[in-house]
Amino acid sequence: MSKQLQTPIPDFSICLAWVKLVSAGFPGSGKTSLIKHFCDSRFSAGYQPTVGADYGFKVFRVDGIDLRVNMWDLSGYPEYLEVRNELYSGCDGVLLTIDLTEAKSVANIDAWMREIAQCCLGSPGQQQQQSSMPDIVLLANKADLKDKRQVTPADAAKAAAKHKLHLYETSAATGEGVDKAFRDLLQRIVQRNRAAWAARGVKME
Ligand SMILES: Nc1nc2c(ncn2[C@@H]2O[C@H](COP(=O)(O)OP(=O)(O)O)[C@@H](O)[C@H]2O)c(=O)[nH]1
Ligand SMILES: [Mg+2]
Repeated sequence: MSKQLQTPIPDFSICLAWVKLVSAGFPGSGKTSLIKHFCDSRFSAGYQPTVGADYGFKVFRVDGIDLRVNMWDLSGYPEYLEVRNELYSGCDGVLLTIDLTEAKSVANIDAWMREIAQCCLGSPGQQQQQSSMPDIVLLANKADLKDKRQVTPADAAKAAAKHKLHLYETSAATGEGVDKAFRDLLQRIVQRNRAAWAARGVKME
């Protein structure tokens, strides 16, 4: 065996804990903007609908663990259900976003929760079946547009309680609530996976 091959190549990716997050919710609710704000504190007022799905990642430290947060930003259009169905698979967390300036967005939470459950838990025999639901946060977005608001805090809280979701009022425009929502979600994911990651050799401080 050559000397070169005896020297192991350091694989830094094994030091990181991989986390998969996906976005869900109707087009225009602010999914892409919230992810952009979390990843690089950017906001743009122009609307560019997501086609199918976008992908990005950010390395983010939580409780002494470096996470590689893989983010799948899914289009909310009905015609992309098949794309979403594939990409929900194996996710640790879902960012379910509603638009506070759209009265109907609360009523639509039931349908999104059905979609998430079906796609994540699947039915027996389906390849993408996972054993438990991901951690789902409800991001009630566009909180900065106070005079256009059509969803009361009480209505959002009631919908979140019905589905046992962690609720955050957010604004991708001002950044209100965004970092806290992501950090809390990632902290819960760390708690859920810490033992398994430790067994796999993920670096922890
Ligand atoms: N004022 C305000 N506008 C927002 C906010 N979030 C998103 N938008 C705007 O809403 C539109 C749709 O946002 P986008 O992130 O593309 O929504 P997506 O279709 O759910 O990914 C864009 O014009 C954004 O600039 C927010 O928190 N406040
Ligand atoms: Mg989008």
